[in-house]
Amino acid sequence: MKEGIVLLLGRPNVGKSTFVNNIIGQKVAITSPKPQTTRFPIQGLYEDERGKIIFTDTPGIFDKTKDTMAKKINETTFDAINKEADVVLYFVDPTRRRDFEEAKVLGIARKMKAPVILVINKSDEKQKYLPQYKFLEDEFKETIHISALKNHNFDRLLEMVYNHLPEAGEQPLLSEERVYPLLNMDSKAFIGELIREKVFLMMGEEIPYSTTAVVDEIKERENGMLYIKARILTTNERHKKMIIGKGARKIKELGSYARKEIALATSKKVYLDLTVETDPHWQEILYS
Ligand SMILES: Nc1nc2c(ncn2[C@@H]2O[C@H](COP(=O)(O)OP(=O)(O)OP(=O)(O)O)[C@@H](O)[C@H]2O)c(=O)[nH]1
Ligand SMILES: [Mg+2]
Repeated sequence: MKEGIVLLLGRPNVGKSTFVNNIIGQKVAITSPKPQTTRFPIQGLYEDERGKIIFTDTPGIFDKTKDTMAKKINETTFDAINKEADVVLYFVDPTRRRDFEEAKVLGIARKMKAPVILVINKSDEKQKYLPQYKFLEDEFKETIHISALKNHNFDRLLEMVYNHLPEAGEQPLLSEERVYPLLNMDSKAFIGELIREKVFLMMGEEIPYSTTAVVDEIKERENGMLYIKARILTTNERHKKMIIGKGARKIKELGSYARKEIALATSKKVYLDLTVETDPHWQEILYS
């Protein structure tokens, strides 16, 4: 049996979280078409007859580091990178041109001690900028083309990963048996993430970046229904109004979308009590 930690690296929006969810076969990380969706490292467990792999999804490394949250996100990513990894998957997305952020990620990938596999993602799409990424194939030992969205070439990638993983030693990778694949988040944090994802998917350009979601309470009622009290926090009043929408239509729609997904994830009926608050300091409190 083999065991090890596989770290995902890449600029925002390359498909890291999509890959982790689809390889594990269960959603552990939220995804969206907007960059900077992931805000902290997320560890998910993959298991098969060959062994156990902890996939560590990271927030995309990016260039802008002005605000507190952005800085902290880059820092937590570096922390995850500095922890021991047995294999690194360096994700690139040739549907978009190379840029400064890519250069930054490449600089980090070059410094990694663990073997780096170059993962060229989004093979299901037209890869207009593929020639810009060709030189990377000479820099890294192995290259693979996959589609994280369509689960394409996962078998081959797993083979490559297992080739680099050590045999399970005396020290188990996981201290206790776990049934749930999501290793480093409790249910409150995970449900908060599912709500935050809906903000990313439903709200316009800058709103998701001024916003987070917190779950205050989860209670199972006698009839088996989950009662969840949660708040969406945003740094400005204008965004709050937009999230609530005319006649509270937007927040109702958002809440219903989130509720359905929480119900699916928990296999329970869910009552979601969701409100929106302005909190100019949530970023400093959460990310300081
Ligand atoms: N066509 C296609 N789209 C993909 C693929 N993988 C991911 N995507 C899409 O790319 C977007 C970004 O995916 P994410 O998984 O959130 O990207 P990420 O690298 O985790 O991004 P950050 O968390 O912001 O760093 C989403 O809209 C995904 O559906 C793929 O293989 N093919
Ligand atoms: Mg992500």
